[in-house]
Amino acid sequence: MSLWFEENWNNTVRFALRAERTVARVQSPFQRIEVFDSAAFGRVLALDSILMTSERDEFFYHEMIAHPALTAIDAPRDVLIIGGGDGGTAREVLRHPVERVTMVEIDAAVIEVCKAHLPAIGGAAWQDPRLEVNVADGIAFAKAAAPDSFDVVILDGADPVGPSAPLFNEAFYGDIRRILRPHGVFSLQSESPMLTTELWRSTQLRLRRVFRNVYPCFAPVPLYSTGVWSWSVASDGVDPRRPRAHGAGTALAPCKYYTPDIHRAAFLVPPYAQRLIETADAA
Ligand code: SPD
Repeated sequence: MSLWFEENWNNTVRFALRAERTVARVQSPFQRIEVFDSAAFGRVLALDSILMTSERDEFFYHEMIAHPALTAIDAPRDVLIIGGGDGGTAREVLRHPVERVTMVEIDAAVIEVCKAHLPAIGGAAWQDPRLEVNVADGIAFAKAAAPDSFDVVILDGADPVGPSAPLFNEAFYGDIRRILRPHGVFSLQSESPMLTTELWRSTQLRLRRVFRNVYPCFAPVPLYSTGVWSWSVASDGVDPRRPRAHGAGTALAPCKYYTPDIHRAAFLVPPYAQRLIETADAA
């Protein structure tokens, strides 16, 4: 590994981290998995040269993909996580008194590498008897799953390149809607309205063709170097912008970013992003 790990966002933007030491480099059947130590972010995971998460800032992403959705409905029981092989999303979901969390991760090597070299991200989730881990294709899993199976579906994927590309597809969102219970919610990482503007806009548009309610929310993820990152919560009935009472409970007290106040603030859509959606409506 060179001294600097460089992530290319596009032909005009690069983000570089000083890499102190390569910890693991594995070529799986799906992607190149790299773990390295950085002075700025601690231990870092990258897939196909795209930064995924780091010990130092992972809490922003994993808390925001989980808690706005989990606190949007009363008593979520069955949760499906598609992707999420580093375990961080499962860790946050399992803070809630859910009965069953099904993780469907396509790449067994991501799970193995993260358990070995980034164990704190999944933490106790890996031993929690409520977590069932399936190494399988999330798209095929969603297609085959019975209707009305889950209260919450979380899509914790990468950017839409390589194995993650079909996860931004409208047909796939349709399958998610079918396997959700009528009160259910779908939470996904939905990229940056600033640096991946067209992708952010088209993702909102696709979600809105499938779900009645789609609400983006925003927070920083310093590792993604775009100023702001987004997640979206989609449903056919629920308005997730106000957390239910259990969201203020002690189970979420150890969170480092999420609070009920942050939840409410995160769903405020800044005018520049709102205009992107309105333009999409007019198109
Ligand atoms: N630009 C990178 C987006 C990656 C989103 N997924 C991160 C996975 C963390 N569990």
